[in-house]
Amino acid sequence: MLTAEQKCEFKDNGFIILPDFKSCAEITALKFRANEIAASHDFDVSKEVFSTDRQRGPQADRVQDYFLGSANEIRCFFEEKAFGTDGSLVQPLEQSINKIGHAMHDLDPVFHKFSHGDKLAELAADVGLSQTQIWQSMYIFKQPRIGGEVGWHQDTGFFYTTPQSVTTFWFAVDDATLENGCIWVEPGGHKSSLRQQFTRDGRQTKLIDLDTTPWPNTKSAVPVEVKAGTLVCFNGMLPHYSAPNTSDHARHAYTLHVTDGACRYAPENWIQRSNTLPVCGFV
Ligand SMILES: O=C(O)CCC(=O)C(=O)O
Repeated sequence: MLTAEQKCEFKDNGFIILPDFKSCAEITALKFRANEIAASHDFDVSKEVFSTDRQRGPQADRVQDYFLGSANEIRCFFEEKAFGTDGSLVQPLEQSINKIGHAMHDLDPVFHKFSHGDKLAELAADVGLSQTQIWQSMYIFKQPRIGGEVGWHQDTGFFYTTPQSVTTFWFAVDDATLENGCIWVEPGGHKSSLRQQFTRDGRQTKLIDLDTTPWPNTKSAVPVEVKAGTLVCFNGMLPHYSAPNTSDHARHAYTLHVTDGACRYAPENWIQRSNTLPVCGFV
């Protein structure tokens, strides 16, 4: 699937951009299903905002359980700016959800179809994954006007393997632009050290600082402005970020975080699977 040149590009820069990886029909089907899930979310069951920070306040246990339970379920999380001072939504429900996570690729037929197949398996082999394991799916809405920033991070910190293997498959569902909060990456930044690790012990989660190397900024990084249907595939060590969406247009994206089963998956990673829902690969 990748040419020798593209394989070198992936190795040197830590990422590769593949326009038209998904067809318009595939993108439309995924978006339709994501909007259906968001629209059917029961506002009274959960008003959680997604955060990997330690939960605080009287609802902390419930909030943490909702987040941890999402590892092997399909759950909706709100944008931080979704709520007015009186606690009601400032935009319609479908335009208030920040993301859906984290097991749609296994549990929802439409997401399952989009997330599997020979084309993805071939690409994974080309970027060095010998036995793919898809641990997480996220549908990110980056809603118009209120779509929040995703701070600089490296995905290895969330899916730690020895040796490092996590690879991110980021699909543009809408055109991603500077105005609507496209992702930014630091070319070659995957050769830097791992700054942070997110760990879980029972119901406790922690974001541990490992290294003080500063995060890139928008001078050393480049924006990845791409058309809907494009796949951006990147090394889990690559620092990346996305700005808030201040435009009137949503920036939907779908991501898969995939490791190599030949590497040791850390028992302290927050997502674990059991025999009832074993981790699976692209085929
Ligand atoms: O799409 C975004 O805004 C960020 C996605 C991301 O950070 C990831 O999938 O690891």
